[in-house]
Amino acid sequence: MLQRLRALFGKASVKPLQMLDTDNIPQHIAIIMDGNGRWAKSRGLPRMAGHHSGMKAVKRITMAADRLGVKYLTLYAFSTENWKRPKAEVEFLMKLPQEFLASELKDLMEKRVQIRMMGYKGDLPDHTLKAVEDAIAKTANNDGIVLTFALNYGSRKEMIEAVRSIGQDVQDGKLSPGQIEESHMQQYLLTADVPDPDLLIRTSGELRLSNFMLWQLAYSEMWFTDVYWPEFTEEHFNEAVREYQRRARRYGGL
Ligand code: V07
Repeated sequence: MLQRLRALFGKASVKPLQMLDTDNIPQHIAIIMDGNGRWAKSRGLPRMAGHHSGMKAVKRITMAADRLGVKYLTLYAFSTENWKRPKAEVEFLMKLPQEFLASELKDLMEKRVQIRMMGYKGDLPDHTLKAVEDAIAKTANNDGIVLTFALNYGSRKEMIEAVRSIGQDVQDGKLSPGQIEESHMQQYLLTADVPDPDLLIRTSGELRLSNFMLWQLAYSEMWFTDVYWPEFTEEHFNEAVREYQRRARRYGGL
């Protein structure tokens, strides 16, 4: 199809973006940014170099999502399981939020990006938390894309915390067990003010959810690619959105 369009227009510059339906851009895209270590290994580099390169991809894909008009982008940066990694690697990872913000916050402000964090702040080092909270505060009134970093996030922990809060409401007599509905869970999850993702992307060939947004992804489309996260480009991102739109058209025909 693209070949035929190129032949028709006699140009090599027919961009996939032109084939996207601007009326059906997913409102919320969530991404499991996998393959940073593998990318580094494949090039004979230390894992840390992969994480660093992955950070560049975060900027690139945030800008790509903004260009498409995506309203919410949620990125899995660090899971509650990631603490089990070697201490030096965890320490390196915990410096990335500050490094990312020091170099990119200016541009993100100009694009009116609103930065948020989803996860458990308690276990984060002070320097990490301070940098993230500072960025959240500075961007709180921005009206552009909402960029949420899942940092020290785990979906089962999130659901347990929600169930605890509901249990407390029952004990306080605000609610009876028979009245508990989906909306109660929804309002106690970390995503209470955010619509469920329309599309989940996972890079680097793994076909699992790995404890990421289990409740919120119940009805989401999923798109997987073998491409390592540091090599994930705007073209790959647009391809995922194009596939999302193709599926939507097929359901529409049913
Ligand atoms: C991290 C780079 C992306 C690939 C996945 C693992 C490594 C950006 C952030 C970040 C987090 C919060 C924030 C601003 C930026 C980040 C960690 C790891 C822990 F407010 N990339 N990135 N945080 N990687």
